[in-house]
Amino acid sequence: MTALDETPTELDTVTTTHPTSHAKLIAWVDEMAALTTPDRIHWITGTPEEHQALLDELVAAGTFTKLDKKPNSYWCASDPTDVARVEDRTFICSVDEEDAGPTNNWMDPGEMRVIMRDLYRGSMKGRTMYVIPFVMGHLDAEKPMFGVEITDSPYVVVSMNVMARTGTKVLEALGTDADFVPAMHSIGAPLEPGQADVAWPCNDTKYIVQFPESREIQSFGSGYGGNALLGKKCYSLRIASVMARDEGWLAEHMLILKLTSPQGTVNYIAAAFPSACGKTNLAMLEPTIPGWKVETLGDDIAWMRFGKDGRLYATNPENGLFGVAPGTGWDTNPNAMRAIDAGGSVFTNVALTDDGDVWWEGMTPEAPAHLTDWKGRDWTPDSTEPSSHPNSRFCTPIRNCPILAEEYDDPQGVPISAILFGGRRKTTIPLVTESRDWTHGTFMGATLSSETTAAAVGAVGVVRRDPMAMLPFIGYNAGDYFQHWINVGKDADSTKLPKIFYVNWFRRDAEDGSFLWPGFGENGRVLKWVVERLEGTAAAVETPIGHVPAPGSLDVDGLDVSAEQLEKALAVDPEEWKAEVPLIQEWFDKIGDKTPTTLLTELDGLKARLGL
Ligand code: GTP
Ligand code: SPV
Ligand code: MN
Repeated sequence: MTALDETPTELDTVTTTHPTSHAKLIAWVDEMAALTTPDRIHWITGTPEEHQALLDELVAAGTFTKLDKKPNSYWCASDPTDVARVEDRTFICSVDEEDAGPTNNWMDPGEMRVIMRDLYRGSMKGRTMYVIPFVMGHLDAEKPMFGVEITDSPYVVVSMNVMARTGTKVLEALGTDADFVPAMHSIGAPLEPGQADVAWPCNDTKYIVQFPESREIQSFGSGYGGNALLGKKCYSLRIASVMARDEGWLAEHMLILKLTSPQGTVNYIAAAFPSACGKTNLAMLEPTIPGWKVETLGDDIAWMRFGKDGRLYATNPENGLFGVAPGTGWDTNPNAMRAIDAGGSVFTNVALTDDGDVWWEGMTPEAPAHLTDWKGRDWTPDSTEPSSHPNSRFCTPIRNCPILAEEYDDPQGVPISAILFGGRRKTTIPLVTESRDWTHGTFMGATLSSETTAAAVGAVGVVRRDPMAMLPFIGYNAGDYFQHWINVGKDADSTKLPKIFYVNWFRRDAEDGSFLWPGFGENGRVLKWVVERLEGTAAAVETPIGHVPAPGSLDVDGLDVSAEQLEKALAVDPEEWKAEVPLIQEWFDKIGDKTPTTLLTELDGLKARLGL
C-alpha cells in the first residue's frame, strides 16, 4: 500500500489492506495512489452514515450550505470557470484517428497517457482519494455494467451516490475478476501543507478523455457535471456506445417514459433531444389532455437491447436526476418540483434565498425581493444578470420522482414503441413529423439540428448538426455510428421496431419571436398523435420530409393557440427546406466516406421531392 503520512480523520477509512481481492482493481488503485500521492484513501461503502458524513464535511469546508427549507438538501456554487461540459477538451483516444471520426477531438492514446500521467502526478497531494465502486443500471442485470471512479472530490462522491448505485454491494458483486471501467478523476488542485482550500477547487487545464478500445476514462481539472461524474456521459454514452456497436445494441442520449391512454393502453416512448432541450421535462410530463398519464423511467440516458420477442427494450442506467434548474417551475414541470422538494438534493449554481431555500429564473413568475446569486453577490429583481447560471442543476435521487414507473426496477427494461428525435430550432422543423420507416428515421436522427445551449461551454444559440442528440457523446466515428443504426434496423423484424418521429417544441413566430407551441404539459397532445399513428387511427399528410398531422388530427381541444399559429407550427415550408438541404449536404460531406449510402439515397429523395 502507498505510504500514508497523515493520521486518518474519523471519516476516512485508510486501508492498509484493500476491502476487495479483485487483483486488477487493487493494482489500479495502488498505481493511481502512488501517482497522485493523496494523504488518505477512502473506499466508498455507500452507507447513509458515510454519505451524511461527507455532506457534513462539505458544509464544514464551506463548499455546501445546508438548506433550511428542504429536507437534507444542499446549495453549492462552482468556480465560475467550471460550469458546464467542456467539449473542446473532450477526447476520444482511439488507436486509429479514423475511429474517432471527424466529430470528436482525437489524440494518440500513447501521447495522451503521457500528458495525463504528468497532470495526475502529485495532483491529490493534501487531499483524500475516494474509490467509488459503481454500477450503471441494475446490479442484478444479466451482465452488470461495473465501473470504479477514483476521485479527489467529495462533491463528486456525494453526486455519484445519487446518480448511480455505489458502494460495498457493488464491490462485492465485482468479486475477484469481473470487468469494470476504470474511471480516473482528479480536480487537479493539490494542497501544500498549511495551504487553505477554496470552496470549489479545480484546474484551468482540463481534459476529459475516453480510451474506447480499452474502455477507460481519465478526467482532469473539472469538478462539474458530465466532466466529473464519470458514470454519466463518459461511461454510459461514450464508452457504452462503443460497447453497443461491438455487441449490437444502442446507448443513447434519451429519456424513457411510459404513456397510458384513457383506455388504459400502455406505450413506452424514448426521446433524444440535445442537452438542455427538454428531456427531463418530457420525461415528467403532466399532460393537459384529460385521461392521459405519463410516468418516468429515465430523463437522460437509455440503453436499448433486443429482447427475445424481437422488440427493442430500454433501461435507464442512472439512479438519479441531474436536471437543468432554470425554467423548472410549478407551471412547467411540477413533478420535478415535487422531486426536489422531497429532499436529498444538491443544487449547484442556483441562487439562495434569505430563508435558506433555492430559487432560479422560471421557478416562480415573480422573483424574491432579495437573493444571493450563484456568484455569492446580492441580487434583486433589478439586477442585470440572472441569479442562476443557465446550466445550474439539481441532483436528486430518481426515487423522489412522484411519477416514477414501477418498471424502473425491472432490469429487463421496457419495450419501446416510438422514438422521438427533437431539437431546438426557431424555423424549418415542424412540431411533429413521422418517418416513413427505420432508415428514414435514422436519416432524421443523423441530420438532427439544434441551437447550442449553456449545457456546454461555448457560444449559445448557434445551429449545429447534433445527430441523435449524441454529437458530444458518440465514442467512435459518427459515420460508423449511423451505419450501426441502419444495421440495427436491418437485422430486426421491421414490424417490431419502434416508429421514429421528429419533434420541435421551439419553433418561433417570425413576426414577434414568440414560441409557436406552448410546450411542456401541452406536449402530451403530440404524444397522443404519436400513439394514434402507431394504432393507425390518426390522419397524416405526406410532405417532402415525412408525414405531418392532417388538419384536425392533432387534439387541440381546449388549447389556447390560434389556428394560424398552429398552422405555422406544423408547416413544412419548401423554401426553408431548400435552404436546409445544403446544410445537410455539408454535414454528410464532413462525415465523408463513412456516410452510409442509404442516408445519401435518403438525401437524394428529399432533394427530388423538393424539386432540387
Ligand atoms: P440535459 O439534462 O442537459 O440533457 O437537458 P434536457 O434535455 O433534460 O432538458 P430540460 O428538460 O432540462 O429542459 C431544458 C430547458 O428547456 C429548460 O429551461 C426547460 O424549461 C426548457 N423546455 C423544456 N421543454 C420545453 C418546451 O416544451 N417548450 C419550451 N419552450 N421550453 C422547454
Ligand atoms: C448534458 O449536458 O446533456 C447533461 C448534463 O445531461 S451533464 O451531466 O453535464 O452532461
Ligand atoms: Mn443530457
